[in-house]
Amino acid sequence: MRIQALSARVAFNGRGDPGIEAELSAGGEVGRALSPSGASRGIHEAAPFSPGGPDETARLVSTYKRRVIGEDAADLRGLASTIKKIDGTPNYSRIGGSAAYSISLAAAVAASSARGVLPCRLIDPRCNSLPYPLGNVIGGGKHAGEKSPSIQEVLVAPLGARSVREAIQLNFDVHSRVGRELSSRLPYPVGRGDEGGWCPGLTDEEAIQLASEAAREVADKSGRKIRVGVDFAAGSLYNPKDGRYWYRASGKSVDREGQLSYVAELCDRFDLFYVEDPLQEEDFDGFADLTSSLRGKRLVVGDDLYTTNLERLEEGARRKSTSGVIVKVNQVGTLGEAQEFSSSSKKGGQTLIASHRSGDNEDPHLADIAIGFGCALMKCGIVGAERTAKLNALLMRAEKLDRARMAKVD
Ligand code: 2PG
Ligand code: MG
Repeated sequence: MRIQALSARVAFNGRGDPGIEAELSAGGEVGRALSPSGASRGIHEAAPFSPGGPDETARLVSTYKRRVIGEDAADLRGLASTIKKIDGTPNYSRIGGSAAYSISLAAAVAASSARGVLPCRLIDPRCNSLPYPLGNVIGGGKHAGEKSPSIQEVLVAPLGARSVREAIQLNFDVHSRVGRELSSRLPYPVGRGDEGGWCPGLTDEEAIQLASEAAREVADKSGRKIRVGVDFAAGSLYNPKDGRYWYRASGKSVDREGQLSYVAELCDRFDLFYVEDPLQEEDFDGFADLTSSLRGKRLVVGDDLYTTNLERLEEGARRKSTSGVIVKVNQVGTLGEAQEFSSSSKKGGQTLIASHRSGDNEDPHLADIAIGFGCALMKCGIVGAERTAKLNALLMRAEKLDRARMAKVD
């Protein structure tokens, strides 16, 4: 299924950040995709744009599109290696990772419509498992204002839900319950952060407590298990000059050992099932200490630790750093590279989580990525059109893939 035409333009996400939108045709069908953008980016992520910025990144596509035209749009890995060769740098610093992302996704979309299958079925023709939505109820850190919690995300996952439909409803219920509680408790109106989570002037522990209570109430009412997790995004709390983690909202500052025991304490106190990036992104051994001290009872997840990069995943596997892995296609560049990373992390026994970015757009593609890669969880927020676009796409796929079942998480 040869690529027949390719073009690109600058377009914007829900935060107002520019991205690259690629439009591509193959097999007589058109596919398009727009790259998302991160705010708490890992230092090992692909460069989002070429040195001249978004406009140059879009313009450059016309200079190399002849090398993409004629490639097989359905061959994810083959196309990834062509794009990688065109770039010629280790991190897409010449053509920009946003172009690599959007071309590779647009190709998968065009190829799947030409074949008459859903994009998740192009990624894996045998895919039959549906991820649980993991959603941000309270936001902090780089996704919210100065006075919000320091921890980036307090998340919920309705692991007792029997269907995608029920799971999405349960997350909405927790989110709105937290909103109601905040407006009755606080003397000022509470806004929402980049991913649609509430961002009140609370300390981290108050925020986790509030989300836990709301999750328990909704769980009791529905009779379905709902678990709470946290993305520390600890790279944003960490000061490399003194090696300490700084929680602005509560005035707390801890060294590496202190951080390890604080994370373990929060896990016990709030029965967290999930902790993402609990330590800064170079501390593979610190992650390993935590993973072993929590003895498989909690998912210890690497996001900035791995940045969807195969070599870093192998490093983590050697040191037994984590039990869960985030995959974000735009951290590495192309869909094909992310697929290789995902299958290798699953072979290594890691629980796989497909994730949106804090600056995201109305594309539904994350649902296909999550199902196609066989992810146990899809992290994509709860409210806001760029988040519900992915949740609604998940609903549609759950209906069309009639033999698909909810993933196993714990
Ligand atoms: C994260 C993501 C998404 P960002 O840290 O997991 O929630 O944030 O896109 O800003 O890196
Ligand atoms: Mg993260």
